[in-house]
Amino acid sequence: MSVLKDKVSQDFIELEEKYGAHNYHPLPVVLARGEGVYVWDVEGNKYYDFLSAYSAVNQGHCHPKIVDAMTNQAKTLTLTSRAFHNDQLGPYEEFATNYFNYDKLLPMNTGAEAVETAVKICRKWAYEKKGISKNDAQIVVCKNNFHGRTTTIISFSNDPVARKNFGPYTSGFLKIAYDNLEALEEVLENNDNIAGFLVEPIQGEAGVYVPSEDYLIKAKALCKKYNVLFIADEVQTGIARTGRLLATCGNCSCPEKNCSGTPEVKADILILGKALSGGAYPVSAVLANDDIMEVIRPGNHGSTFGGNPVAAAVAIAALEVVRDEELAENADQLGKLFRSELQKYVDRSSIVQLVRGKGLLNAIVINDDENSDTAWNICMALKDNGLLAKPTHGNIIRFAPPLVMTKEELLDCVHIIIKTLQDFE
Ligand code: IF1
Repeated sequence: MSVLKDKVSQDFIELEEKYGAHNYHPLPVVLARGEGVYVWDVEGNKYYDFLSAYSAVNQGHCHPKIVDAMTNQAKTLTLTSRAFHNDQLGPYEEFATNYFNYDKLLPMNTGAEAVETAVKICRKWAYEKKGISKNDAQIVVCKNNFHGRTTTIISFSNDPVARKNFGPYTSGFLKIAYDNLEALEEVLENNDNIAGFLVEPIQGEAGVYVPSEDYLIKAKALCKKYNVLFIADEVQTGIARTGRLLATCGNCSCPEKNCSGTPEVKADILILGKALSGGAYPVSAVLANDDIMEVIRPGNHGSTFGGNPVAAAVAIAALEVVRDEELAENADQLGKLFRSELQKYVDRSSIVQLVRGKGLLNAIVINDDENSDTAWNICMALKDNGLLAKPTHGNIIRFAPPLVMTKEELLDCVHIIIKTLQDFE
């Protein structure tokens, strides 16, 4: 056995290649350490992290407050299962429901589990509250959605790579165009069996597609009109990423950045994951008010690790950091700066078509086709210049740094990005 410290990046890549399932195609960089907005590879090269583990590390890598909460709790009590109570879960549920302004929270671990949980709650509500007949409930979803990778969730995906040869698929989902209120109203009007509308406030995997200003507010109003649950998947957009605590309230009239949504946009079922732990630990949750959450009774749903003491302690710390360090405000301001600086470049660029996004969830679209490798090649060059980002399609690059970034660091990153793009003109 070779000694770990003698290994170089290529050795670690080869180990994954040989012993790991090939379910990813990562950028060839092997990270060994992280702090704030920076990560270091095993050779000691330093990079700006412009992915933030797909928006899980909003609070920055190894935030001392979150790490302290995690390690202190890990030394005290890690897991009880839900067969017994633990002294962290109740206080966390009280804290998080006050924070997001809901009556109840159901704790899970990963984003996909939380989406599955929302689907189950929605269906049970449909049969027991709305009065839909047995097994007839339908949930409306959007084209080009990304909600996770379980068999039920991929059943309503339209990405052939995520779906092909994983059938038979779960039924009970109707797909409509995203950002299209007419399509939503049409499906609601013509079907009495609709239980819910599951939507991403910004479509991340689709290429950071930001819907029209009034889309979410009007979608919520339509759901209300037809007695259908408005279910927001804020796994990626939630917790300050888009310049508001939640992206669902990004278009509402209230100026408050830390508000979890006035009634006009507030989701009936809110799905959170990723940054709920600051990337320290898998923590996800579903929040809803009592009239909905009360359909879940003992034995209906659960998880060995969901609501464990470490997760509870970590989530409280992660949410406190977001509020104490005003990360929504910072994401809003730095996001505006990022887009305006890049827009100046786009105006004179022949390869970058546009920059779009909200807060610090942004993307550039390259003037090339979806199946090209241009975005990948640019990401390789960005890596060589000290910044890590990942393509979402052959011609789209997502830019999502930790929200603890300073203005100086952001401008430094803009400089790296522009300098790199210039070599591709
Ligand atoms: C991967 C994308 C991001 C999500 C939304 C639920 C989940 C996700 C809106 C599931 C997860 C991830 C997972 C990651 C790639 C990634 C992603 F590119 F696919 F779209 F973030 F942008 N809802 N998104 O975005 O959460 O079960 O993973 O905890 O490698 O699959 P999970």
